[in-house]
Amino acid sequence: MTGSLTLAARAAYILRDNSTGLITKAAPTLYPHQWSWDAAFNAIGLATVDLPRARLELDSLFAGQWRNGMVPHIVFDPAADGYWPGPAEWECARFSEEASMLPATSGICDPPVHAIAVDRILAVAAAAGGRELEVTQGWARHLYPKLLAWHRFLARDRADKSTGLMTLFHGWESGTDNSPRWDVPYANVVVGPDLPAYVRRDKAHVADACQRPTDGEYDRYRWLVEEAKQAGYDAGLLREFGSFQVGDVLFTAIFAAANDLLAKLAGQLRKPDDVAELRDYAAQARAAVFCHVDEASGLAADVDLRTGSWLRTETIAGFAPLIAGGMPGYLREQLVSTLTGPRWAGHPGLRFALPPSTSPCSPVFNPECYWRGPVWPVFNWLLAWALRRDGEAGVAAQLRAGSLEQLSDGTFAEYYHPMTGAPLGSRDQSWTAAVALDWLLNEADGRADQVASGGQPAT
Ligand code: 9WN
Repeated sequence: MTGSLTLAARAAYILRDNSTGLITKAAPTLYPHQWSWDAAFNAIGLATVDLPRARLELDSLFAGQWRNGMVPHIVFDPAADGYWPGPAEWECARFSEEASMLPATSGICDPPVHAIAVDRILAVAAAAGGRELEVTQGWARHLYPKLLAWHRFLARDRADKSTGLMTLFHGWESGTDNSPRWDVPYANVVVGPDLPAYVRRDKAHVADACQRPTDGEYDRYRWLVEEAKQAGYDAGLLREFGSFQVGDVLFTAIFAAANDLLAKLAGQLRKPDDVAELRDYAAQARAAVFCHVDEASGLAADVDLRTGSWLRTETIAGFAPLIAGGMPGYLREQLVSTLTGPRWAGHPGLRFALPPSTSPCSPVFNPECYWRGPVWPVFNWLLAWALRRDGEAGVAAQLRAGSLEQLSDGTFAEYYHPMTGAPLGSRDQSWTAAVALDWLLNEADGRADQVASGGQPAT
């Protein structure tokens, strides 16, 4: 067990060690490039110790933004090797005129948590005050049009017309790759005979391959990359021909929350038309999430857009309404009691009272495999952040305390066994270190709360 200060120092060292100077690798060996939503969480953690480095993290990510506004899920570090599929498989600039030539990127996206990070960074800068605040405000003003283009891309290309949910064309876009929430739609992905031969690199970086997705799943992941290439990475064509099309309640909820914060920034920058536009995106996304709540369980359900059927597997994504915010108080209380109840964080077999990625009561729960059961600290940070935002400080504090106890083993693992607390997946995972830093340094002294407005960017 490690003391708070030592733990914070160790977390800061991990972020430093995983830094190339420009980007923070998502993990030292398993993920040697910059991932989009990881970068946002990493920037939140970096802000607690090094504001300039936090700003740079997002600048480097947005250097890979596509012409159509998409922020790709991976920005590749040209100096790194060892991750598959890499730029040679994605071939984005060859297949799409929208793609970034340099840096090379993947051709799909990640959940849009970036505006949350910018708000958090501004709040830390506001608490610091002086020159640091001035510089950060100027930085936010410059980043703002890129964030707006990103949100416009999602509203234009990804909002599904019938459900209002954000459409994903690859499970990787959800960030919860092999979650059982996608089992049904993936079962309908038929891998073609021309699937290029490949060798997986990921399994070599974990203690046991059972902690990673199966080879059958990887065939589908790779096949969907081929499909996206054939469609020129175009959402319109993928809607016609894509064999994986889902409406993701969690992605949509994150979009709602992020739009609120981007609208706040737009207001500070005195852009009233943008405020109205972004509030509209937020309202539509929130309504779409609330329309997909299963009455029996109270959890939100994704939709298989190819069949119209709801996907009701009990995964952590079901708590999307808590992240979207704006729930009537009594409904929020019900969902919070589900979260802390025996099917989730209150399950008697758990090592720590933290929600696993899939309910231990679900028949498909697998405590060792990736998004099929393990506890993900980064996800619990997001939940705690949302709960705190909505005045549920008690439950947020419980998630923080349980997570810090879990992280006190000092491994900063990617995910943890919910029943034993054993670290799983990568070690020294950047976003795990980042959220630990925020919990330890920001929330400990309430710095981020002092300036709820997130500071006033220079206009
Ligand atoms: C594929 C980097 C990423 C996270 C995802 C997580 C995992 C990649 C992989 O690692 O996905 O994008 O190769 O398994 O599922 O959420 O962003 O940490």
